[in-house]
Amino acid sequence: MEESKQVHEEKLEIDRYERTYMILAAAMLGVFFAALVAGAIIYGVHLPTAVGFINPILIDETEFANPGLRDMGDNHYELYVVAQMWNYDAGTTESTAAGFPVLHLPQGAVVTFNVTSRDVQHGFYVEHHNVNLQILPGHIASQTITFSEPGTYHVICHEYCGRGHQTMGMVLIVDRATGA
Ligand SMILES: [Cu+2]
Repeated sequence: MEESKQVHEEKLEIDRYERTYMILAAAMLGVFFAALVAGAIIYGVHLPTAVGFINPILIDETEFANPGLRDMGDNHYELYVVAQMWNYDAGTTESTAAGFPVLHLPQGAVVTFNVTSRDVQHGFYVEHHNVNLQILPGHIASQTITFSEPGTYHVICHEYCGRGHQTMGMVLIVDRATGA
């Protein structure tokens, strides 16, 4: 008995719903990718990356030797902060009852934060503003924002940095513009 050779032809059958969800999932990936590209190119959204490198041992020989607020004129300020276990050195002697350093800024101040770490990884998060920096020893993190609303804004370390982490903070007080 001889059997004819059969050509095995099989068509891949995909369930209607499965096909729909595959197409939807692929389309969503496309949308997300397009949103990323549009955000970066049209809106200029970039993740804050290190703007410079620094030897953490030699911090006191750099612009971070005298941390604090520098008035650059025209309501622009440069703020140099050294993060260390477990406080921010922002060159201010004023502090809250809880011991957090206090810095005053005028309403409308355009502030460039320059932050580095003396020891381990820290965070630098400014309440109600788009500042969320990872502070690594050897790196200088930077971000510029405008304080348009008067108020009291807390800065907290939001990267666990050791047993005193929860005590690491700072307070920015934006004073209402006078004569307004
Ligand atoms: Cu911390």
